[in-house]
Amino acid sequence: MSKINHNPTPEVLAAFDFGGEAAGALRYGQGHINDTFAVYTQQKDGSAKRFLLQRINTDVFKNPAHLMANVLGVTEHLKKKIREAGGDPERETLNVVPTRTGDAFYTDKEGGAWRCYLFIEGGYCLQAAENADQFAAAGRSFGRFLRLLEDYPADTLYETIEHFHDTRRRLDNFRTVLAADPLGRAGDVPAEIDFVLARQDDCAVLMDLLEAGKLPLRVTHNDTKLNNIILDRRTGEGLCVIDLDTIMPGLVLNDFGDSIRFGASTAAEDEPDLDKVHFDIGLYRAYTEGYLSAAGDALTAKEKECLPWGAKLMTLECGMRFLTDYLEGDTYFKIHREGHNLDRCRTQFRLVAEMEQQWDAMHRTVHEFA
Ligand code: ADP
Ligand code: GN1
Ligand code: MG
Repeated sequence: MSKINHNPTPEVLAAFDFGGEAAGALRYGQGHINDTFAVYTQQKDGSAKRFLLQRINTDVFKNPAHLMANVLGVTEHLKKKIREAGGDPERETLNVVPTRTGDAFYTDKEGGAWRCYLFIEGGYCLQAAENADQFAAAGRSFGRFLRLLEDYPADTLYETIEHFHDTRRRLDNFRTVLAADPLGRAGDVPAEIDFVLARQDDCAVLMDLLEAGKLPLRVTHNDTKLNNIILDRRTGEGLCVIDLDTIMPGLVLNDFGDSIRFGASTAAEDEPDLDKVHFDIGLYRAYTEGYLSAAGDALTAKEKECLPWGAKLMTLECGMRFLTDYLEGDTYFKIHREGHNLDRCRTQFRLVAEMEQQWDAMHRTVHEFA
């Protein structure tokens, strides 16, 4: 749980050149990892301007310099492409606001790492899709994002979190924590433990294909949930893909899958009432159509065939990560109530179970649009 208050101090605010005076900072957004703030400033001409200030979670991202090198490299590449397409590079990708000393982030007296972005105005982030069109727009946006980074030199990217979506390793880690059971919580969750143990072989499916050379590594986002896209308030289309901390070489199936796990649900990721949680095949269909319309040509036949596996395994993996964090004492994901990670785990497992029931329909949908 985020027990410490990480509000930006005057020292932190003074480290960045906001082009005017910072009047204050308010907590912003609903991310589980970083501490995010909107900084309100008055510019020299009297106008108001917001900035997005984040304290990078260095428990999760051990090397903020590497992380910011990735972000700078990728956003420069994206800006070039956006400019060539006649778009607005200040709104269609993240723009790092450097520190007064020209660095990509500031390290405060306590060792906290802070970075600042231009605030993308005129957009909104959804915690859930309100309709299929919105979710299809998200699919197009992430599909386009993949295409824009197709020619990015993957070997220049740092691995900001090692083995991030290695589902086999996530399973091993779960087993290790379960065996240690440091807080004695395992006894409370036998059904959830059994759910994972019954699917151990599944955890290896995509990693085995990768190792056999049957699936390629690409430059992927790795955290493609709906609230990591800013949609354009004017058009409803995707405006900007954000949260670039986990850009690394990865499987395209994970990007597709993570979007589905979060967005093709009838309820929030942390809904405590499981009766409200269902895998919505209509939303899955909308995203698949949007994603394949934007990214389809880039994908191999094997990748397309495996898209349902991406959805199922990212959902299983995420549920397993929430369960592991619950067993470990809630040290990774920010929680806002007791049992929060357990609620999150249960929604993910409910979705996995329903995907299994709709497995054939999931494949048929891919074939329809592939
Ligand atoms: P986390 O890694 O904790 O999820 P994010 O980078 O996703 O952090 O930011 C959290 C939230 O802050 C996002 O979901 C979005 O609502 C908002 N946000 C992030 N960057 C910007 C930006 N440049 N402009 C406007 N809002 C942003
Ligand atoms: C975290 O940073 P955020 O809130 O967008 C997590 C993802 C999980 C997600 C679950 C770096 O995403 O991997 O899928 O929570 N990010 C990291 O909501 O671990
Ligand atoms: Mg986020």
